[in-house]
Amino acid sequence: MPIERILIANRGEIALRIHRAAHEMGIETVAVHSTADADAMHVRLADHAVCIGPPAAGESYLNIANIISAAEIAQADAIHPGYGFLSENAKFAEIVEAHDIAWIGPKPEHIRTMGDKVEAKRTAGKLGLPLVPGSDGAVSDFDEARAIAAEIGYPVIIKAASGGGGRGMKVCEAEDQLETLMRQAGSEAKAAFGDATVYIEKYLGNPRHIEFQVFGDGRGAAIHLGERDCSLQRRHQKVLEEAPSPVLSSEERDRMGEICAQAMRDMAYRGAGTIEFLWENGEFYFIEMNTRLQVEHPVTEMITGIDLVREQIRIADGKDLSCKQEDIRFEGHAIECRINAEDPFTFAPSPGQVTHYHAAGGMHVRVDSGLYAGYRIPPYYDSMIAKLIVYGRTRERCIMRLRRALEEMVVEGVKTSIPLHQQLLHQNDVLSGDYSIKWLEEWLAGRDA
Ligand code: MV4
Repeated sequence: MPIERILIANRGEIALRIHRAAHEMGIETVAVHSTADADAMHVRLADHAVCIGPPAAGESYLNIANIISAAEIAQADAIHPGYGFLSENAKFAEIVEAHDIAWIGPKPEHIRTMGDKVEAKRTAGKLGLPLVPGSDGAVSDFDEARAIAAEIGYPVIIKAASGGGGRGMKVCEAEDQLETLMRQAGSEAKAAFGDATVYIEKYLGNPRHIEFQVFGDGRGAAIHLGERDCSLQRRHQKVLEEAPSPVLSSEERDRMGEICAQAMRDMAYRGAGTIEFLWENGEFYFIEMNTRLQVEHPVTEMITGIDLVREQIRIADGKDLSCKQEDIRFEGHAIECRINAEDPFTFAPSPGQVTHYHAAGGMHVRVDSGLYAGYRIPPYYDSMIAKLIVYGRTRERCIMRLRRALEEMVVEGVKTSIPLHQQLLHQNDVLSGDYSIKWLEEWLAGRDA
């Protein structure tokens, strides 16, 4: 039976994004929501809605039993997890499939493998992806750690196997700190993730974060949709993303993209995935793979014309990929600004009622948001309230259009990061594309001084 009714196990703009793709395919949607989200736009738009618990995410959007019950009650035949929450929970994916509900995501075994950063790196290496030099797997023995660090050279970085997203990392400049930092990294990882396993890598001083979008049909066909440059980050939160990366030639994109797609063919990967690399001096180094749709997926949609959520649903429905690699063209440039309800100087969250709202519009301007005038932004969840995504035939024209669109956006009643984006889009290094993962925090430190 084809998919007829999707339960969207998420909230906010991504729940709307999934609803829109489903409705364009003639598929009904079921929203789930906490008591704090009863008035949210994702609930209003969906065909059906089920309350799954109190405001705390642990009791609602992360409550597996309640979400499965909601799917049964509403007779959903598929679940899309969005990003965050349960999207990379292999156990949840297994439970969904055990209930004969289609899981709109990768195979549970692949979610599990990539969730363990040591396993992910080992798998990536076997599949031919270039790795950061470092330990071959977990390191527990200090003599072994010293030998590896001496071989690759200092500085090195100690990472938690269960970490990811930057949590549980320690940079070590010299051998006399190695044992102390390893113990610290291990005990912090144990406290945060219940797993003290750590591994060691060469520390790259000034890289860019470049990630490739991939898609597989689960039967050995796979494609890549180019890269996104997500180097502008603050405390591991992306602020602005763009596609293509300002530093890649089309030859480098084709070459690296093909390596990624071939890796996905070899593992018979299913659904959407993102392969993250650090890029320094023209070289790529695999760091992690995300087995979900990402926040920044619209910039890829803008330059390829491919609806990634539609593609995810098609694949979960057992269909083939809608296009072959040779049919995919990368045209023009797209940039996404993440708009958060937060103070643009202190970054303190700013929940509360939105008194006035006006979304930017016009040619090549997309706003993904659940905002409306009168909406109360609850204090319990992520502060991202809108994504402004703009396309241009060239990067320069994209930036000019983005500045114009930011001028048009009105969000009153709460503080937002719109002024931060307006400032950023006048910085020479941003205009020239000359930035690394350190640029934003250094610029913010200088701006405050
Ligand atoms: C690194 C690194 C430098 N060298 N690994 C941070 C998040 C996690 N995904 C990996 N991270 C890093 N790994 C080596 N060998 C620097 C970072 C890093 C970073 C990476 C991507 C985007 C922003 C970042 C900010 C600080 C550190």
